[in-house]
Amino acid sequence: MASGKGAFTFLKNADSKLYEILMREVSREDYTLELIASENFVSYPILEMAGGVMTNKYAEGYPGARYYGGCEHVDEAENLARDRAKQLFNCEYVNVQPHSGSQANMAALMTFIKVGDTIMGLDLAHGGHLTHGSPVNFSGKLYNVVSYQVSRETGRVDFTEVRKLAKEHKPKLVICGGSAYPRHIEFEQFREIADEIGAFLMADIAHPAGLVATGLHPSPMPYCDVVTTTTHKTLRGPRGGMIMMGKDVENPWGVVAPKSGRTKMVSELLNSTVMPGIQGGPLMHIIAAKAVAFGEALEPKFKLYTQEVVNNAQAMADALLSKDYQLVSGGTDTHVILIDLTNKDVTGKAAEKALEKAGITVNKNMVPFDQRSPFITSGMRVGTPAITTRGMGKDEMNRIVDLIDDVVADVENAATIKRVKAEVKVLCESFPLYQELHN
Ligand code: DSN
Repeated sequence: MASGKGAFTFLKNADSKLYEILMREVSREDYTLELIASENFVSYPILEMAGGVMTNKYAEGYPGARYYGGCEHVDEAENLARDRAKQLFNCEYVNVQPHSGSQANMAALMTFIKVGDTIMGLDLAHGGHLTHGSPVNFSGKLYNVVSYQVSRETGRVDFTEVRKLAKEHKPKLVICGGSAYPRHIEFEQFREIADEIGAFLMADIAHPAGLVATGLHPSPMPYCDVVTTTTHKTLRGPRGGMIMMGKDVENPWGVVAPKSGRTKMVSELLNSTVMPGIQGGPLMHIIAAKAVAFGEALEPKFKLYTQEVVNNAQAMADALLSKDYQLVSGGTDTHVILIDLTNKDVTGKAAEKALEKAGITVNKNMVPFDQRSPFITSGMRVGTPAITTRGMGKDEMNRIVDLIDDVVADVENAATIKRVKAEVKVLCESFPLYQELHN
């Protein structure tokens, strides 16, 4: 993202301190290999919309029913975001207002269950997410949590355990999906278990959303009561959240409209949980940027991109395996690879730090049955969405694994780190970002 002559000149003149901070981030993104599985680079049109004048607009409410005047154009943008998302995910209901995935999850939980009810989600250390019941998160504080884990042998969700826990604890709602689960989410098997105990099923597809949208990952819509996602990972949109339902139905809790006595639809309850329940004014610039992203994701070339994301992850997994890295579940079906570094005699923390110095950004990550704390960890998570957006392919995946291996083999070796950093810079220069800013 080299800045051309005209780029950011107003900011430069108005606030040189922030301009310089921005330029340092521009340069970091330009010259580092972004392997954080949850990150990506949005297109320049999305950047324009996200940085545009809709940031000025208050629009509490929903299109056609706002608490503020002057919403005619943000209404158009939000309607377009909703319509495009419905088409993309083949679903009847979408709410594009959640500011983040966590807020989407909070709204879904607060709509479907009551404080104090039991939920069941994937253990954070086994690939789950904070909002799936971690004790340090609202989900662990407001609900009674039962966590399921992956199998020690396969690294995949252990459905024998899920069924056993479900029957024993009778959760009102089961959450499937996670942040570090390299395999397809098994929606159908979760549905069977949820049906056996009469529980709601919620899918969090924040990670594979782009793959779901293009048919490279099964769709949760036929199986789940509610589906949440973020919009900025494999979906390659602006940072934000979203809630969906394959089918909208009358609410099963007997909530009626005050005047007519009509039974409300679940969509109405979800909408009011988001606003006014947990959020106020929606971020209209981000909602409009989501609409741009969904438009891009509906184009045939987005499917080619997501296919390449998966191909690259598989190439990277193969290259890692050939260098004796242990991968949780033995590989990946998606964009995520979870590496257990135990046999490499290095912690996730040390590997992350050394790789960062070498210009390769990853995150340390717990592995299932980890003996180390979340601040140290025995593993690291890598992913291919961002480097694939830069246009990198199989040759680069092999090269990147060589570079990772050079650093991880000797995390204290400053000379190796320096050499790798120089090679990373050359690689990044061959796959430039944001050419729009070069002119
Ligand atoms: N922290 C995000 C991730 O990296 O997967 C999820 O919230």
